[in-house]
Amino acid sequence: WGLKGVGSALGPDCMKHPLTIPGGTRQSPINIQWRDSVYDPFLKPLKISYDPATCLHIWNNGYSFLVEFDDSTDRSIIDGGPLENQYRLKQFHFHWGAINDWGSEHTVDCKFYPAELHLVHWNAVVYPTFEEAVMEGDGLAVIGVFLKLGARHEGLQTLVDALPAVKHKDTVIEFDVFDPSCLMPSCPDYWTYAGSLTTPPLTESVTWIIKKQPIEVDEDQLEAFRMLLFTSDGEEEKRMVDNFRPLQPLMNRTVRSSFQ
Ligand code: BO1
Ligand code: ZN
Repeated sequence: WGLKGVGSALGPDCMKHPLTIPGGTRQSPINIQWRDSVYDPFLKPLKISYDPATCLHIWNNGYSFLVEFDDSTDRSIIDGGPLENQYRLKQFHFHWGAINDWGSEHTVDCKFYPAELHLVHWNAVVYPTFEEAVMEGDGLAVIGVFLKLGARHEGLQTLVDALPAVKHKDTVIEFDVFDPSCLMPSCPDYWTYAGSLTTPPLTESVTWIIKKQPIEVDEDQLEAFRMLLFTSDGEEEKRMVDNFRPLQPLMNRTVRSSFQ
């Protein structure tokens, strides 16, 4: 992969060892090469409608912290964008690095952001449960939002304040009102492509919608993420950092953009 003259055929240099990574034909995350994305004038604006009262709790699952929602009815949903159906919000979580030079799962032109937010939704029109949707090509829709270093994010701070209570793996606290739309960038532009979950079971069930504009968070907020632990109470403490999957090969896929 380091050989001169073959770089363009094999993709950008940020794709270190794609052949060593197992998986199918539509794995995630990927590098989004801006100039290779294709503007699709038929892509609709993404419509987000979340009910803050569907928020249930925050838990440390030993890989990230998840904010989970009541998905028994259509109260927190997205539709439009590349989606043929409406999808219900199940949970959101983040991926981040030990330092600010990396941490996001997706990259744009090989640039990593310090963190990435994933809002996970499932197709409750077609599938009876989340677990069934996970197994199907059109089962899930995940919105990805990059976090960049800048001003403190007041909406995120509500979550950050709760993190010390879920420091250890398998701890849960009630968190019964939160509107995740406060974490959405104002710019409507996005990229979309067909991909997979980025942790096991890695199923190829995700329509990815990656927002072009990052949100700003400050150093203290990222540091609060890095104070969480991969480990349970009583175990030798391991900081929860670098909880992202390596980039996967694009294979035979096109990344579409909603903007020109
Ligand atoms: S991600 O958004 O691609 N990083 C992603 C990766 C894995 C899951 C969700 C999103 N996993 C699923 C599990 C289910 C669980 C569900 C909801 O998350 O497969 O068992 O119920 O939290
Ligand atoms: Zn994720």
